[in-house]
This record gives sequence, structure tokens and C-alpha cells, in this order.
Amino acid sequence: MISKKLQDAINKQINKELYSEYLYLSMAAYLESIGLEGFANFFKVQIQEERFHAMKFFDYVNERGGRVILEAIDRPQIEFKSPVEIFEIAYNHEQYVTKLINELMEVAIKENDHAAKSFLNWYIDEQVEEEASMDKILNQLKMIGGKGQGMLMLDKELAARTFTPPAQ
Ligand code: OFO
Repeated sequence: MISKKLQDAINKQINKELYSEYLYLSMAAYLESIGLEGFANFFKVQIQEERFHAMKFFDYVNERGGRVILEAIDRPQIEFKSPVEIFEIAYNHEQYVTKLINELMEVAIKENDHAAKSFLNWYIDEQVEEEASMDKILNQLKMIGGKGQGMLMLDKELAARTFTPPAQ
């Protein structure tokens, strides 16, 4: 059975994962509004990643005999200056999520919950990929200066992204 302390900490993280989904959905909406459908597709796929993260926590709390409690999701940012700003925000956000996962791991260590530590290792590894994928596109955007022919090519490339559930 999961401790109350860890259950509450994971419930908070479920809320953060759902917020990530909401933030990226808001970015997809903005990108569609300025005609960058490939960029929007990137975030629509990212939304599915975030839902996967949230549901993995959801199932884990239940599996360990805990209770999932859902809280209100914060309103995400609506307006953005450019795709470069979007990826800066997304990259910073992923670094923030990494910090939250590390804090969650600290709780599991303090609770001496080895099963939870093993479970959380998946998220530790996943965050390496999450940060890298945002950073990669941010760097590409900076290289092409966020405009011109390069933008169209990148938009086309991002249109091809599809969701594959992360390896378990
Ligand atoms: Fe993007 O990793 Fe979850 O929140």
C-alpha cells in the first residue's frame, strides 16, 4: 500500500501532467491560428504524451491501493509572440517538470518505498527525452531565425510526428 504522503505527492503530479497537456494544447491552438499546422501537430502529439504520463501515475496510485484526487487545472498562457517563444516556454516547462519528478523521487526515498522508486525511475529517464525533444526544436528554430523557407521545411517535418506510447 502506498503511504498517504506519497499518494498526495503523486496526485499533485497528476495535476501537473494534466496542466502540461493543457499548456501544449494552448500552444497547438495558437500555432494553428497562425497557420503553422505542422508545429501544431507536434504539440497535439505531445498532448498524448502528457496524458500518458498522467494516466501512468493514475493507474499506479490505484494499483498501490491509494485514492486518486483530481484538482482544478490552472489556465494556461493563451497568447505567444512567436514559435521561438513557444519552444523556450516548453523547454523551460520540461525542466520544471524534471525538477518536480526529482522531488517526487525524494519523497519516495524518504518514505523508504522501493517499489515507488523503481516506478519513478521510468519518469526520470522519460524527462531526459522530454527536455531533449524541446531543446532540439528550439535550437533548430534559432538556427533558421524563426522565419523564411526554413520554417516551412520544419513545419513539414513536424507534421509527420505521430504518437507512439513511450516504452514501459
Ligand atoms: Fe512533458 O513530461 Fe510530462 O509533464
